[in-house]
Amino acid sequence: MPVTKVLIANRGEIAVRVIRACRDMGIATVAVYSECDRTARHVRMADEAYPIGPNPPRESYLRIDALIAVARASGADAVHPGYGFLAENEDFAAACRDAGLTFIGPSPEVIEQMGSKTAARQAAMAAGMPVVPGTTTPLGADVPDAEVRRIAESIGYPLMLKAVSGGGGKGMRVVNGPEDLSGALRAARSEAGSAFGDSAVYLERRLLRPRHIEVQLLADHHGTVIPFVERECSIQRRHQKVIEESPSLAVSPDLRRRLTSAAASVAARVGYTNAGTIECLLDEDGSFYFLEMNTRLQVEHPVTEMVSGVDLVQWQIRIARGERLTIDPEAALTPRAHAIECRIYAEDPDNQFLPSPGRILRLQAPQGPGVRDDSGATEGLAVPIFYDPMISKLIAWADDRPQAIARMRRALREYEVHGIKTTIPFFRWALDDADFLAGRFDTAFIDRTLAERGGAPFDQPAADDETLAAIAAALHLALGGGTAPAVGVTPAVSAWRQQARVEALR
Ligand code: MV4
Repeated sequence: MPVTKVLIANRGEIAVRVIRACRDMGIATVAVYSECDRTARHVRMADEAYPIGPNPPRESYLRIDALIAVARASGADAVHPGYGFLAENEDFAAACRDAGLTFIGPSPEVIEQMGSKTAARQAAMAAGMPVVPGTTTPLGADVPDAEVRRIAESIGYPLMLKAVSGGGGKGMRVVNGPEDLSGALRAARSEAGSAFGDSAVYLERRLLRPRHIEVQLLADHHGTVIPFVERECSIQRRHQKVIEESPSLAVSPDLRRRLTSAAASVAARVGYTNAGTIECLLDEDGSFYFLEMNTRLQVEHPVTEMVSGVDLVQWQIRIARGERLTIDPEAALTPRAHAIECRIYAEDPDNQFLPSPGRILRLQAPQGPGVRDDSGATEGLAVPIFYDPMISKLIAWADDRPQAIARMRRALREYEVHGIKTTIPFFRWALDDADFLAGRFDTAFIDRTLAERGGAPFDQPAADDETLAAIAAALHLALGGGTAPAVGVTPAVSAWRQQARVEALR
């Protein structure tokens, strides 16, 4: 399985991340782009880049035919799907295989199996991993309400209704008692039908204050499965993870052994290969339950990289090439650091986290010891409205959690983004929260902490001198002014700064 030239079927920070791994390995890279991404960072970084269509994902990044055609035209011999888009689409993995391309991920068969959340639950049970009590076969539209009600009674309330073809909590409904069941069932089925083209749902007993813990693993084609130290992902908003960290404060060394070996058994049982993640719920009494398996590289993989010292993307490629895993299993389960990630979005935390697209006029990512910024954004480029508005993942690590938090706060202070609203001010504030510092968080952390602020606005940076100068210059020209004033370039701006300093000293 040769991997000498990789087509990256994705955009943004994850395309950049994969290009970096390829370059470290001496592997050539092929980027693809939609119209608005023509000058994006991943396009500039790759060895070659090809257009694949208009901005809507359906017309570009989701077009299997166009992606295979680019792979053929460019002479790529492998495809990395990143996350999102086609990463967990078994038809894409199969189309790559049929075209003689190495898909850098698991087999189409295992993607399909884990794509059915009830089949995944069955696999977990067969491997001896606990699942939340509930149903293990799909409740399709043909199953009458009365029968669902009978099943619900036998599991016991409160319950969750989840989409069989869903995942990540999309289309999930809480059912507190029999009186809620019919309405929730109708809503969940209809939402699942339109979002996933499959209206089937399943039932799980609802855990009241669970933590969301997940186990990253790598599996090669020779039967070796290596699980890593768990990640804590309980801080979410609308089922989007917001802050992730590793290790979890809620996981003891003994629990880590049991949790990771259960997760590895599930992967082994289904013949899993490449990078994958077993998501779990951890109950207040210390019991853990299989939730679902993600058959892709995840957004939060850098947290595990900084804790383990392992380059997960490089290993994805090595596994796809048929290499054997040579990672020491004991080392993979021994934290070498504590790491935290903040997902920075082009969203306005003062306006219900609504997207805040626009042009990034200034972008200065933090640096220094224990800080990593994975970003697909660049200064001067616009954040498109068509895709996920995440502009960066900021990762900080240190010997222990307090020092990792201190470094994250330092990095958040240094971070400069002008021209769009971001969630950076929210993080500056959340990382001061006493409950966060104490590790006391559950499903409700963000809503509770936002409520405690009582609507007080976050402090977004005002435009700086350079930005104001550039705007003034643009206006001057737009309004028919003659030659552009000498601003927007450093010398003129530093004169402004000098003036400000002189005034400040008076
Ligand atoms: C649950 C749950 C309670 N009981 N399942 C699944 C997908 C993920 N985004 C949230 N999911 C949940 N599944 C049962 N049976 C509660 C959640 C949940 C959650 C869990 C841990 C941490 C934060 C959460 C935020 C919302 C919902």
